[in-house]
Amino acid sequence: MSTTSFTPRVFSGIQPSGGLTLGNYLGAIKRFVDMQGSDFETIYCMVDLHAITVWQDPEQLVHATRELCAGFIASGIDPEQSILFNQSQVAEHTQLAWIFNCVARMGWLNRMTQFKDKAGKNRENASVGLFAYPALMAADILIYHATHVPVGEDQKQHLELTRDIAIKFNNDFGVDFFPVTEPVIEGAATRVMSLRDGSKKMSKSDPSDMSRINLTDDADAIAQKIRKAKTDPEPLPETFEGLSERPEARNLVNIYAALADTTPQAVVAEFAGQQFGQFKPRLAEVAVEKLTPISTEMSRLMADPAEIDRILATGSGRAREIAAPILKKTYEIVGMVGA
Ligand code: AQP
Repeated sequence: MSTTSFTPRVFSGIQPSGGLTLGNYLGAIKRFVDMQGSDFETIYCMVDLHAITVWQDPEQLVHATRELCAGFIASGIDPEQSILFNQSQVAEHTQLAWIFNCVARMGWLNRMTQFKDKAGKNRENASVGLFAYPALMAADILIYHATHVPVGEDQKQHLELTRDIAIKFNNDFGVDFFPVTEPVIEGAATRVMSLRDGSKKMSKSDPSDMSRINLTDDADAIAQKIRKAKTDPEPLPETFEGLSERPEARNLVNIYAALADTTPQAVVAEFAGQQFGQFKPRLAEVAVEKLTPISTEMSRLMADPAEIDRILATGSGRAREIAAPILKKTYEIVGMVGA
């Protein structure tokens, strides 16, 4: 029941719940691009059904979905080489999610830390969708028999649940039908932290815009946010281990390493003994150099929403071709009568 007997296939998704952040870019999209053209078939999704587990203004959701699609393409996802689409257009995701709602156990979902974080103190008022989110995420992945899922560190627990669901389904029905998907959580930026608080993840929905770099920020905004990022008065240490008790400083070093395609150890070796007053302008330079071409290309693509919609529609058709036979077979295994 490993992944070895399945076609090597990557699936991952991002919610159109706001603008893309540097966290989404380094933790997810940049790595999606790296996996494209390797030994994998690659499928990337705008998970609009996940986004509505918390309130989304409909007009904003349309805009955010198109902008996310533009962000994928501007970052290097080729919609011909990869399948690029939005989740709501492939009904098989929600159909399989219902089956998985009946496989997953309440106790498993009760342990999900993302639900606890997002529901906060007002749990009674959270949507049922927010609670059931991980079963839909398992369906997103397994409806394609995806073998590998590149994500940031925050999604690790949901991927463990996806594996548990696949194993339980296979055991319950005595089949070897769903792969036990491998999470791919690698690199210097699997958890990019807020620029204002090194203990909090950089997030699209953080109320403070200064806590994050948006992919649509211009060069001045990027430089200003890095200049104002929280650090400490100490210079950079001789070794990366010297940053273990300095979360904000470590975060900036990790961001530099991920943007410059090097290791945090190499960054520390280069800047050892320097103050953050010297390091931050260099980080801003690297960030501007990498991110402004993406934001320029995103604006160009956003000028033609009809073309974006066409790309999404083509991607949905291609996704459905893989998903439909897997759903059909799942229904047969479960015992649903049909033609
Ligand atoms: N700060 C981060 N560092 C590294 N990776 C991150 N990801 C998100 N934030 C970071 C990765 O991006 C992918 C898509 O995430 P998502 O948008 O579907 O949901 P999320 O993790 O809940 O992201 P946000 O920005 O925090 O969204 P909101 O604010 O709407 O909840 C995932 O692979 C995630 O790991």
